[in-house]
Amino acid sequence: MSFLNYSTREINFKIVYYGPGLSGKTTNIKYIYEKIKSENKGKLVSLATETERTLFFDFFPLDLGQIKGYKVKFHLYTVPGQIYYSSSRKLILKGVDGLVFVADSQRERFEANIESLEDMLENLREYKLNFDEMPYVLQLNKRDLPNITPADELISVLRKKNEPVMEAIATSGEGVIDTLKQISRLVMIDVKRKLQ
Ligand SMILES: Nc1nc2c(ncn2[C@@H]2O[C@H](COP(=O)(O)OP(=O)(O)OP(=O)(O)O)[C@@H](O)[C@H]2O)c(=O)[nH]1
Ligand SMILES: [Mg+2]
Repeated sequence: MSFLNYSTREINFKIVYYGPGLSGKTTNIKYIYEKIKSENKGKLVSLATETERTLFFDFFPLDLGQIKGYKVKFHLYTVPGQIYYSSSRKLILKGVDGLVFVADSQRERFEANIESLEDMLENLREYKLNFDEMPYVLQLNKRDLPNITPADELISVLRKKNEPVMEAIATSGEGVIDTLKQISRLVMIDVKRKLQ
């Protein structure tokens, strides 16, 4: 559950961008970071070893306002997608309030998407987080490339529970802010339900 800070009157949400290696998670986060006014964001911090490019930062979204007098603060994280960073991926999922799965639309990454999605679901199970209730958005990224799987084919395999599906080109920012808006919306609905 999201973290309420009584003294600063903030409510904190953790949003994690999940997906296979090189699907465009970091590109999403960096684009969002560039678009947010400096007074509304914290530092973009990279918890990186030489090859591990996990990123996170926090910010106050302008249009989400307040819930019951609490300022809403979002913390965006990406996981390292490469297979061998399994333990980091699991660690970053701890306490997650909302998930975006960034799929790579390229044909040669079809199986990698399925494996990464299974890995995500397994990690959620291990934390005893109920995926059915988790705010969740599926993003089909890299729609600009020539060798991609048609969207409806990807959806039929990757869509797990009627979640919003967003097509994106993270390198140009297409669909990136819309994806963030969708996950924000779902997280806010979820917290209002929990606070009732
Ligand atoms: N053509 C195209 N390239 C993209 C798109 N999104 C990301 N890329 C490129 O794909 C590569 C990988 O992007 P990253 O954002 O680093 O991928 P990642 O998911 O963070 O990868 P890991 O951290 O290794 O898991 C980079 O060269 C990006 O420029 C896209 O929509 N279209
Ligand atoms: Mg990355």
